[in-house]
Amino acid sequence: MNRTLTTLLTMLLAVLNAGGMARAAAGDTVADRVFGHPDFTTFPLTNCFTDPSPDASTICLSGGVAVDQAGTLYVGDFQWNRVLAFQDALTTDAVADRVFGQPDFTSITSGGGPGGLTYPFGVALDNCGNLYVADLNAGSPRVAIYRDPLTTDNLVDLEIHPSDGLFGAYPLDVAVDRAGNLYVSDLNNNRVLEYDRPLLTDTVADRVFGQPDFATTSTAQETCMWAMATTGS
Ligand SMILES: [Ca+2]
Ligand SMILES: [Ca+2]
Ligand SMILES: [Ca+2]
Repeated sequence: MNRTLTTLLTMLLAVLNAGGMARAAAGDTVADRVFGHPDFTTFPLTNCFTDPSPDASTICLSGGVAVDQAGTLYVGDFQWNRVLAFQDALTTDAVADRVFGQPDFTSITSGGGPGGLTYPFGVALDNCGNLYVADLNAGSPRVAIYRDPLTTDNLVDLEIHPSDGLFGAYPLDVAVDRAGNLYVSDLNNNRVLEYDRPLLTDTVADRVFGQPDFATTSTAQETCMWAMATTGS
């Protein structure tokens, strides 16, 4: 190796080290922490569907994830009808600190109302830390909203029903923008609904994406979607 090339390599390594880029843990694509299992190689010996053993460290069919500005990780625990919150997720442990949809970490019964959830998938947070959960809740699909979820109770404070008067809803996912507007993916009705600041105004949708109006669900698209789901073509 000639002197010029050696010098260049030495300088490059110095720059990388100065920026911390040479450390293996920074900027790579290798997971650094795991939630829902004790480590990266251990998996439960039992089936969480047929032989559930829920606690604050396990998840059965992980759904959506969201992280608040303080570093609390929220996970939709789909099969066990709950949402788990891991406070200070990166600096403490992988044990959930709060549960929504269940009275404690060992209960998994499906339900509705202020204290229940049924197959929650998507989760989102607004800038104030309020929690939004896409809750399939078979009898009454909804977005369940928890105000200030880490410092008050774990009960729903506001409900939004994305398919009032339409084909059965399947609110799969949610997102909230910086202004507090809520977006709900309504799978069965082939659309996304926007609710302008629902915590400050009302629970009536203000815009629809994917359909020309609120009354149309596009039967042709539903037929096509279900054909793909059932036949793979
Ligand atoms: Ca914890
Ligand atoms: Ca509440
Ligand atoms: Ca509205």
